[in-house]
Amino acid sequence: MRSYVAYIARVAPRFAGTLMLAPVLAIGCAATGVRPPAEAIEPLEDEAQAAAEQTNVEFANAAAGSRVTVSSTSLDAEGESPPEALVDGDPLTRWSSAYAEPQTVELALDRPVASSRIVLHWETAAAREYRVEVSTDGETWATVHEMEDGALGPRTDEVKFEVREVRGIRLHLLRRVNPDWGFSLYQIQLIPEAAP
Ligand SMILES: [Ca+2]
Repeated sequence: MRSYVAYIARVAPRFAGTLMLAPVLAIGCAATGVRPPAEAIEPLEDEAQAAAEQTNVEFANAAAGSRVTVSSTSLDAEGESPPEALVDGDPLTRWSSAYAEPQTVELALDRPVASSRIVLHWETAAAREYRVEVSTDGETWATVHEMEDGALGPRTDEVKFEVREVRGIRLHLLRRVNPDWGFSLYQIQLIPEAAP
């Protein structure tokens, strides 16, 4: 009983202090205009909506589910890291090549997508040197990006090019950041031109 009283004696002043502080805080907020006026609420909601849409754009992948062909795959201990992980829309799953260079990755889209941007989401075992090609018909290929000294991953490489109807994406992986590893990517992302 004695200790309970002691506890109340110790806590009560703090609690009382909070109660006394609350009206002061409320008055302070009103005085400094922290609470937004009614007419300001709508623009704030628009802002939140725009931020949400931007997030969706960041994760939109027009290459999701496309057919993937790779020169090799190195499955991890759980039998994971298959080629499909490159276009599964999951930023945490990855593909890994055999521990050798060079390697190739090719995506074939079901239908052409107007785009001017590809984002490569590399795992730690990134490519130091690689080349990106795109195709509008799946037969002829144009080089749109060459990297000669990429850093250790994880890293994100953005590839920009003149807008075109992309039907295929091909990566020539030429040199690894570490010769003891393979090449590993979480995702190959094709940003549709319609995206703002
Ligand atoms: Ca993935």
